[in-house]
Amino acid sequence: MENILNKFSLQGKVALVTGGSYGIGMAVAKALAYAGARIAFNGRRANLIEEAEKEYKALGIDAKGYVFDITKEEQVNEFVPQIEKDFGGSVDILVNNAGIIKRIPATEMSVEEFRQVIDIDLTGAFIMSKAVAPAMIKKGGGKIINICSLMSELGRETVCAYAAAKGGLKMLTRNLACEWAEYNIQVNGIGPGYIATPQTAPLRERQADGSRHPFDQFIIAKTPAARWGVPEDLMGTSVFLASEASNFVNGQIIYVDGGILAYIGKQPK
Ligand code: NAP
Ligand code: GCO
Repeated sequence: MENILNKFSLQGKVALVTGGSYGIGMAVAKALAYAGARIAFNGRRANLIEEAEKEYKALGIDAKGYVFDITKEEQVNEFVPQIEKDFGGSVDILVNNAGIIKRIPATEMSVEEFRQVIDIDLTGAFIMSKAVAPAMIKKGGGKIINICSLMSELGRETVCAYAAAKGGLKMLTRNLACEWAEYNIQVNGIGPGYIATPQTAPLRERQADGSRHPFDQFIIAKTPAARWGVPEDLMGTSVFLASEASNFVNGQIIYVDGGILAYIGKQPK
């Protein structure tokens, strides 16, 4: 009898996870490694890359980190071939995870600040996808996973640039899926809900009196699962979208959000 779990194996695959030195990117990289992939990851800070390599190694994961900025096309076009040389083969799985957020009211956000978020969270994913796609086409296929967000669907105050970028990333996912499906490249997205990482730490800080941050309480109330997600909650979906188990899944965003998107809000008692 066939073992269905074989369809989730990533043995022999090379995965590149952007922003893999901590947070969601590190959890996704660990998941892909546990499924058999060899891991390349990047970030802009060399010290964090070095620390991350030690953390991966302590888990038995031989991940190699590279210091480059996904918004700098010349750096991307230097490092992707270097990764392919180091790993002895082209990138099979790209996870566009690297991203930032700026929480500033629209009337106070500068155009430069707006552009910086768009540049990293949206244009960076385009630059990375454009860099790996030719080799995927030549090889006969590949996987691209874009880390979108609840803000690909919903808005909230002070995150206009981020929501615009993540909404755009949803549509970039769908469009590249259409353009590259004939080459057996599946392009999909994961939409995490509110996940406890450094990016959301300011929203969870304990108040001076030891009480929970008001936003923390707000998210708990808006989440049917009544908890923040953790990066590990994204591991299974990552392996699914990176493996042959999803070979007929194209242009989909899978929301891993504890039910937030399905929820109208707690009804009055
Ligand atoms: P995080 O803790 O802030 O980590 C972001 C990662 O991206 C870091 O490794 C950072 O490393 C890297 N990075 C940022 N800009 C980069 C650039 N220009 N080039 C290369 N690397 C860059 O964020 P996170 O919470 O793990 O989130 C990861 C992704 O999930 C982001 O796209 C975020 O928008 C998305 N997301 C997060 C949540 C959440 O609740 N946490 C929910 C939905 C979606 P360096 O700064 O060293 O470069
Ligand atoms: C915020 C949060 C969110 C999460 C995530 C939700 O300020 O609202 O940072 O944007 O990061 O994107 O899915």
